[in-house]
Amino acid sequence: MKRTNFTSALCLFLALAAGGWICGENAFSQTDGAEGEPAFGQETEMDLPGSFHHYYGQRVNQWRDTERYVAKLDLDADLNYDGVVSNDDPADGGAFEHTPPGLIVGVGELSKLIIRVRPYRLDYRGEVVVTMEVAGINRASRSGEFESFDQELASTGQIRVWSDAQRSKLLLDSADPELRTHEWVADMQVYPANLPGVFPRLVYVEGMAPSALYSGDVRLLVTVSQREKGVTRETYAEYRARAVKAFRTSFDHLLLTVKDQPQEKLYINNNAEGVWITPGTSGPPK
Ligand SMILES: [Ca+2]
Repeated sequence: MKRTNFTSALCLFLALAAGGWICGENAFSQTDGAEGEPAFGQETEMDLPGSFHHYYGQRVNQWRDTERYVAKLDLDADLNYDGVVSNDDPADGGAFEHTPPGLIVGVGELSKLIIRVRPYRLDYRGEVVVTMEVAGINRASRSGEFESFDQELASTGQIRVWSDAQRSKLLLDSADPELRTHEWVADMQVYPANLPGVFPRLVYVEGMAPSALYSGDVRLLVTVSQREKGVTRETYAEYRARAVKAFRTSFDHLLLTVKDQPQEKLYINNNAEGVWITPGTSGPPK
């Protein structure tokens, strides 16, 4: 998404929320949250997963060069709280993913996220890797980064990401430094057959601790990248620098806000798809 669209969406949101606030640069640094609500904070560099992220080795103005992407990737959520995650509903994606509050989950509540990987290129060697990573955003700082992990823990909401609604496998925990990144690796033997079990089609995010200071203070980033066998996340930048034929990484991200209580829902199908899981259970609300 281009920055202009992002800013426009923010202005629209702010205009609605603040009753005609004049939007300028750093508009939401001026805005405080309602009573008892986390504040809006300011737009940060972490709101757009662009050129600042050295891991991906690409620039913001090259986003639309689909020719060189290895695949397209979408991360979708029920951002309009109607019990359906729809790829066709603008209210379930786009700017709503990237603008605070993002997806609101209650403490103990699970919400289903859908991951869509669409292969573009088959002529590659090595591996295609889907990576999911979680980070807290410091909305008191333009960079979005914290000075330390302890400061991040003390300032942001906490989420976990699970493989399924039964919480069988913990994939990510924003408060555990060992569980901030998860990779699914498919080598050229199986990609892009879209085999079930190779890449996740869905995961569940759980609210653990409320976003105390700012809404949209947790970011879930999903990428799909191509690399040679033996290359790791740590050596990826060096690999990209020497690779003769390397494909561009695609990404999508979602902002999250954790609240004490679940967001009110207006289900259009009685939550039949189990998009939302009641706190303390592994099933949909009764
Ligand atoms: Ca929806």
